[in-house]
Parts: sequence; structure tokens; C-alpha cells
Amino acid sequence: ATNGADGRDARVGPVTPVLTKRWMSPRSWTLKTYEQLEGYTALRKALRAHPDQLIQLVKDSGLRGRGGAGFPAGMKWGFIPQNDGKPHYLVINADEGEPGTCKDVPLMMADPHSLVEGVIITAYAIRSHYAAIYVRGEALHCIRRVHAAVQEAYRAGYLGKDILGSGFDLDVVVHAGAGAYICGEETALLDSLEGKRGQPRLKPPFPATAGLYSAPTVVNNVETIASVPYIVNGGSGWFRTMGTEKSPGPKIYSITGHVERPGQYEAPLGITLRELLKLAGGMKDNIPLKFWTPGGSSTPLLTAEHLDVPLDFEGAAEAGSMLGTTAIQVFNETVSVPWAVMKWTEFYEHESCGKCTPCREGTFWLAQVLQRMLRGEGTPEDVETLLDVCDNILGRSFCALGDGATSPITSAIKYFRHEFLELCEKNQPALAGAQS
Ligand code: L3W
Ligand code: SF4
Repeated sequence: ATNGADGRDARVGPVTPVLTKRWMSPRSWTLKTYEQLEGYTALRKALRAHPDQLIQLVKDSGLRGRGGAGFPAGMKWGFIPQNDGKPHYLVINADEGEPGTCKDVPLMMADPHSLVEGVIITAYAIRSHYAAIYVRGEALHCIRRVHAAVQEAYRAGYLGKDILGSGFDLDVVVHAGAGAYICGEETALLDSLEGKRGQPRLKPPFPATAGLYSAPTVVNNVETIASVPYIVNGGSGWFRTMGTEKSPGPKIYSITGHVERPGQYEAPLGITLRELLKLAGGMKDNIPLKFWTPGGSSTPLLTAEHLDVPLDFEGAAEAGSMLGTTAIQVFNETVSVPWAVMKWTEFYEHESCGKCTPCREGTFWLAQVLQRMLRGEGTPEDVETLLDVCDNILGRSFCALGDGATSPITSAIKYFRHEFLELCEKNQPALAGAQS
């Protein structure tokens, strides 16, 4: 497929599985299957290279962080001081908790060794001898699976002392989170790993300068690190044949909601929702699309007008949203927008860590006002109140959670103000959202 919408970039490329290519193989999560399907060949190649060459390779590939922000991975690795004789850490953010996001857990369930191999190569590149994989606590099945893969890798000599006779040592621990969304924020995650209550730290300093135990630390998302072995084997040029100039490579889009076949769909960055819907079997029961999120509830929602937006970092931003985690949540015409927004807001109210006032108090009041509207007790002024509270959160909160909480509300009012006003004018309890 090509994005084809505006001819902006013809390099989106074919929908050829890369990250998901082993997912349908029998017992794809085992070391045996992984090794039969090129597993750990990239590690052997990487250990023969100089760490700096690997950092340059990832820089050249243009790989950008797959956790939401799209920061260039190679540049992040390059921030780690080299040959300083001090500890460096690699931490994998596997705390997948963004509403609608379901791509890292499936990846770890289906192909955990691609993550483990990526971890070893990355640790070698940044000269770290200790890595932690911080997995979302609710995903117990996933914690067990990644832990089993790490144990297999130890037994096979891919982890531990003198890996494959290279002289490089690495220990990896799998750490279970305790169910807080905020621990997906990288510095809260680091505090949690250190045994403290998970709350965001002031940035800068960024983790690359002062991270785990104040040592230089690379924090990367699961999908980012699982992409690394393919780049080592395929080369940066091959990686750049997929996706767009500024957002190269393949991506796992998770599609939930009113489509015929919800699930994970791998495609080059820059694919459009129109094309993804074809892969997902179209809209469920042919009921038309009303609104959707490109990357979880923290990314401003879009409408049926945006079906041809290229889903890469630039395309989503130009459309007034964000690529985020590529968690596409699709809602059809049966869904009340204010109802969906209220559910998301209740989530942010619950998950606000309470450290800063705009988010702690603001998310509480946003939920109160939305609940009042949905009970049929709102007034038209409540719409302005919502926008005013959002204005006092956005850019005034300590971390991205506060900003993210405003996205569904401000974007919903931008496109569907009439629905909020109608609710207030009818003054009767609204129907809960979709029936299915
Ligand atoms: C060194 C600098 N490092 C930036 C690093 C920084 C981080 C990365 C991106 O938020 C987004 C958020 C959510 N020197 C640096 C530097 N870095 N400048 O680059 O940093 P940043 O601050 O742009 O973003 P972030 O704090 O990582 C992530 C959005 O993703 N999101 C949420 C996703 C949720 C999950 C989950 O559930 N686990 O991923 C969805 O859209 O709103 O905007 O590593 O250290 N000068
Ligand atoms: Fe905590 Fe919210 Fe403030 Fe982030 S914005 S530090 S989640 S209270």
C-alpha cells in the first residue's frame, strides 16, 4: 500500500510483516522456534561490531521511539557517556497502559525473544551490563512469558557472563509493575523500579543523563527495542524502504472498537486509516465511522474527515493530533461522544498520581462536570467550563498525563460541540455509548 492521499511520500511501501512475521508460527514464543527463524543471528553480528557502529546504524535507520513520543532512538543512545567506567542501565518500558493500546503485550506474548535479543544488542551498544524489563503488573501472563524467555536466553548463553564468547556480560531482570498507569511515564517507572512510589521526576535531567539510581539510562519502549535485531540484520537502508522519510520503518497498529476484525495490524508508518480498515475487515455491520483516536486516548480524536491522514508522526500532527502509541480506537455512529469522553476522563481522574495541582484537581473537576452533563443536569455553560479547566491543565501540569487528559475533551468539543450542547438542552440522562 502507499499512503496515496496527497502524494506526500510514496515510500510507505508494502504491508510485509517484519515485527509480526513469527507470530503465527507454532510455539512462536519458544527459543527453539525463534532460532529456527533467524533468531539471535543479529546478536552474533552485533557482537562482532563496535558499540559505536551500532549506535550509528540505529541513527542512520531513523528508528523513532514507539512508546508515544517518537524520539529518535539512536540519538537517545548517543547521549549515554561512553568509556566513563560507570554503570549505565537499559530499561524497557513494557508498562503498556494507554487506553486502547494493545501492541506491546501481544508482541511479548508471541515473540518475546525478539525483545530479549533487542535488549542484548542495545545494552551492548550503550555499554550497559544491567537491563530491566518493566512489565505492566496486570499482564501476569505476559510477565511469565517474558521471564521464561529470559531464563531460556540465560541457559543458551545469550545472557550472563561472556555472552557467546564475546567478553560482554549482561544481566536482565523482569520487573512487574503494580497497576499504576503513571508508571508508563519513564521517570515514574524509574522511581517505581527503585522501590519508591511511582511519580514523575522533573526533566531535565533526562534519564539519559540521570536515570536509574541517577546513572545514565536508556528507557525505550518494547516495540522500539524489538525493531533493533531487524535493523542489524537488514541494515538501515532496508529499514528506510518502509515508512516515510521522517518516520521510517514498520509499526504495529492496534485496532479496537467497531471494526469487523479488531487486532494488531503491522504496516509501514504512514499508512492511512482507510487502508487499515480494509485490513481489519471494514466497519462492523457497515455502520459508518464517527470518530477515532490515532494513538490512544491521550491523542486528540479525529473524525471520518481524517480517513486519509498518513499515520506517521508528522501526518498525525499535521491533522491536529498525535501518532502516540498507534492505538486506533474506532467508534461508529451509535456512540455518544460525551459519553466516551466521560469514560476516558474518569480513567485520567483515577490514574492522576496527585503530584501536581492542575492535573490532580483538574481531572477531578472535569469528571464531575462530564458526569453531571451525562446525568442530564448540565448547562450550556458547562461546555465553556470544561474548556476553561482544560486550559488550566494543558501546559501547566508536571507530566504528559495532565496534558493527555485534556486531549479527548478539547478535540471532542472542537468536532462535536453540538452533542455536548444537545445533552444540556435535553436535560435528561444520556444513553450509555455503543451497544456492542
Ligand atoms: C535526552 C533530551 N533525552 C527528550 C527523551 C525522553 C524520552 C523521549 C521522549 O511521553 C508520550 C506522551 C504521552 N535529552 C531529551 C531526551 N528525551 N528530550 O525522549 O520524551 P518526551 O518528553 O517527548 O515524551 P514522553 O515523556 O516519553 C510519551 C504519549 O506518549 N502517549 C502515552 C503513551 C503511554 C504509554 C504507556 O502506556 N506505556 O506508552 C500516547 O500518546 O501522552 O506525549 O525518553 O527522556 N534533550
Ligand atoms: Fe501526576 Fe498528573 Fe501531575 Fe503527571 S500531571 S505529575 S500524573 S498529577
